[in-house]
Amino acid sequence: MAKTSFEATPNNLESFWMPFTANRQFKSKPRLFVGAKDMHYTTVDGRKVLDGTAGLWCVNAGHGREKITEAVRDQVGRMDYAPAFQMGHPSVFEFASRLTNLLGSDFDHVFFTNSGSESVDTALKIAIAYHRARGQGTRQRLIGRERGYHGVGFGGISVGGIVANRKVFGSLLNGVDHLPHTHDLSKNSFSRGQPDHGAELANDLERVVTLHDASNIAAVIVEPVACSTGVLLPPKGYLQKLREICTRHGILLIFDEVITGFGRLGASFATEYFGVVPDLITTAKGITNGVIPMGAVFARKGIYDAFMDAPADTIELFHGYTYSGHPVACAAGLATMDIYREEGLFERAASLASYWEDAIHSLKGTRNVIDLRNLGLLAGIELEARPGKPTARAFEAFLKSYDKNLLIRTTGDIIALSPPLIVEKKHIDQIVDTLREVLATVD
Ligand code: PXG
Ligand code: PLP
Repeated sequence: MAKTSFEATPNNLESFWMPFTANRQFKSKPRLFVGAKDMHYTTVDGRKVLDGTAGLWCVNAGHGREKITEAVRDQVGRMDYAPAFQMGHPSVFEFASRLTNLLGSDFDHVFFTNSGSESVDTALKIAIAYHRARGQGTRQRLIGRERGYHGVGFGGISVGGIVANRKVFGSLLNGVDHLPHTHDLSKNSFSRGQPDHGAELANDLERVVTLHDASNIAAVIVEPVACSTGVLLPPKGYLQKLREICTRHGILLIFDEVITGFGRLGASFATEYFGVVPDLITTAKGITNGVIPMGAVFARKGIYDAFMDAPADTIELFHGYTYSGHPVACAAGLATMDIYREEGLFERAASLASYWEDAIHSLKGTRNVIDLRNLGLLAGIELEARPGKPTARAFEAFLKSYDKNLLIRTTGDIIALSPPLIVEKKHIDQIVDTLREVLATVD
């Protein structure tokens, strides 16, 4: 076993209450990473594990990127922190301009947060305050979607639709409705790219509008591709329909691009990939390559302006975080944008997408696989649940893959894959070959 600094420290696993983890199961047989470079993690026992998930969907440029490390080191040395309210520092303005340039002409302002959950809360609050600023203060209702994941704040779980993330947390926000999810294996199983059937599910929004009247509805929030719940792809035409209905009723459309942002689909953002322009976009994760926590909300032209009617010495939006636009996060983000551009990583993702699609769909016929789906450098592999034991089959595949030096992510009985965008064909082959071997041994 390789010696690491970790082993030299007292090793009591008890105190840390781990997030979204079976704590007792994990602590009885821990899985620890101590290093990461490019496409691989190093385990505490010295194994190299291929990263099939870009960490938690965030390390889009691969691990241990020297340029980002240098930028962070340099910024911490020059100025560790600057107050975020009523004070500024140059790189937060520079980063905001870079990001709005990346998004193109529709979006002209960025609000910084520290995570996807905070971005979602921020976007929901901006949506409600925006309508009020324009004299439509009755527009307060929020509409999410079944199976949606929008982080873990009270706003996010209220509009989210993952039952386990909601059911033990009380009454949540009031005034929330949910559209139906779009996952229909009876019609769309084994689709390559976007499924053909289900655009009409967007029409459910008309039902909600009829029920409450548009004058009471502030915003609809959806993930353009619902990743966390198992990579559910939007049916062809669905997002366009949602946009059209929102526009017709004056409802803001929020795309939660925490995962789809920064190249995952082979375009800068899902809005570019699908050619559908929402009013607000929430992001996080890939904004700093996961190196320093950060999130951001992009506002479409006109939204910021709606807040600017009061006299110039009034605070326009009573909202913000101690670490909004943290200088070290901005330094990491700027270096990350340099890497994305210099290495053409979004284009790289686009050019690998068809190889990825073929590789994933080569798993058709593998034991217990009831669906394979893909878009950009995303894939979902859905397994039939073990009778009476949901999630057990996929979790066994996760443990066995880890033993075979591959990191995957599972949600329910779905395996989700989202490798760093620097992935090479040989890594794609390794991911698929390992899964083929593993799944053959999972009852
Ligand atoms: N919105 C979306 C669409 C997300 O995917 C969040 C908001 C929340 O971001 P933060 O930074 O607060 O975690 C996310 C995050 C998984 C997994 O297992 C997914 C996420 C986070 C951690 C694990 O699929 N998505
Ligand atoms: N709780 C207390 C007692 C605080 O003083 C603050 C910030 O000043 C917060 C919560 C919010 O923390 P943050 O701005 O990091 O979200």
